[in-house]
Amino acid sequence: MPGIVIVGVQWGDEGKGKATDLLGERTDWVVKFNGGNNAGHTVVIGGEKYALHLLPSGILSPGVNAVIGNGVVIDLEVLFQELDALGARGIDTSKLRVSANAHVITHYHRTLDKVTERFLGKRQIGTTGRGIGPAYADKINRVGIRVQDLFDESILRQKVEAALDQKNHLLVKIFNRRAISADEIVEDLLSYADRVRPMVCDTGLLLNDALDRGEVVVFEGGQATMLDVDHGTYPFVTSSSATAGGAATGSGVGPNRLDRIVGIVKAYTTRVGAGPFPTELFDEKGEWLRKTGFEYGTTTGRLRRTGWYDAPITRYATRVNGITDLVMTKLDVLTGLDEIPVCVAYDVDGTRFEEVPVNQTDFHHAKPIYETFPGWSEDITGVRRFEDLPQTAQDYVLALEEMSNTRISVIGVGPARDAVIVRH
Ligand code: 2SA
Ligand code: GDP
Ligand code: MG
Repeated sequence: MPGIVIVGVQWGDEGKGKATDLLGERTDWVVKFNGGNNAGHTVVIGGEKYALHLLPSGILSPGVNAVIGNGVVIDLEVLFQELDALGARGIDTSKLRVSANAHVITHYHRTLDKVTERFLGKRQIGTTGRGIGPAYADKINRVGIRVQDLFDESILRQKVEAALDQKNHLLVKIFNRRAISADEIVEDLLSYADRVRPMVCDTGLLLNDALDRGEVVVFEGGQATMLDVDHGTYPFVTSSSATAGGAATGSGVGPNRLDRIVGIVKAYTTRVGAGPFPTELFDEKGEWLRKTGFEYGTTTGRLRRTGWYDAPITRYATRVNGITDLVMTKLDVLTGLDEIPVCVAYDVDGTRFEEVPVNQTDFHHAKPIYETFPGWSEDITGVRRFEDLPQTAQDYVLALEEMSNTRISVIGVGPARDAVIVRH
């Protein structure tokens, strides 16, 4: 199976980093295809914890070639901070390759992200404040700066000036901020040029050649289906294509090279930032899930909102991504609950919806219709075979599998690399 895509099913933080790392032993290449340093993957290897924001998690596996694809927006300062931090811990990052077509996040993107959020007041998206949205807006608006622009100072200057024309007007006239000079941006970007140059290439060509040789390429998605700019809970989404289609556009390989689409789904649900979340809990059960599951943002440390499993969302993600296998993480977190509610459909102003409503207002009004499953109290973190799980835990997984229309191939029972049950 040479081309494997990993995508988040819900609103992110399902454990994609761990899934990618797990595949690492059988992988030749790992590609990040969307997002930037808004991603946050926590991977635990041999008791050591690694938190990655921009780099793909596959970089932690020796021998794996890591790639930052054209669909990513790169904050160069963060890139080198992460590389230095991993280097200091003995991780070899010399194989990293960066797409010449990836866009860069500059000082003005970060500033605009923060001031726009403040300006929105109660209508805030709750972004990570890393400049992601403004950098993608510039890309679509054709005033973005690409990595390759760093190697031609006069072109870089022209492009930065063009980008700043509109932004300074906004910053000064609307947001009451100081104007940003092209000089300071150009100088900052050029300071990274020499260091990034050896990593930069046509990563699409590199990946297609690797696939032609039969090598295994893992496409590691950031964020998740419900945060995808097209398929998520717009406008409460990130600004990139976080679904499987983004793996092709964000890396430069054809969709027919994506052989397996693996959806990562938590045994319950979390969300960071604003936007609808039908199964959200506001009581002590929600607080219990947050504490037990350690649900705090990897990048910003923000509290994650918590709630029960939502089966229509998994069915939706299965359709939108073409998911072939599910990895269900954090089953261990549910240990100790007497009963576990699962959302099987929604009540929208008195009408039953079996599927995620297409209309935004309907989704905001959606109330979960629950089916309740008996829980278990045995510690399952040491279990490695499905048959060894308590019967009620097996029944829970099998019921979710049926509701999701996709097989659950792997089950996570703890944060460690080996805390998994492999079924298929
Ligand atoms: P942005 O910054 O423009 O991408 O924010 C837009 C929305 O996307 C959400 N978003 C995320 N949700 C969950 N996890 C993310 N990554 C970090 C993590 C988050 C953190 O893994 O923990 O540390 O806070 C992530 N990145 C973006 C965001 O909350 C907005 O709702
Ligand atoms: P990502 O953004 O999808 O890569 O996920 P994050 O790394 O942001 O959040 C997932 C968190 O869950 C991390 O702290 C992981 O170490 C942890 N994790 C992953 N799988 C499991 C699991 O099966 N059980 C438990 N208890 N923790 C897990
Ligand atoms: Mg995360």
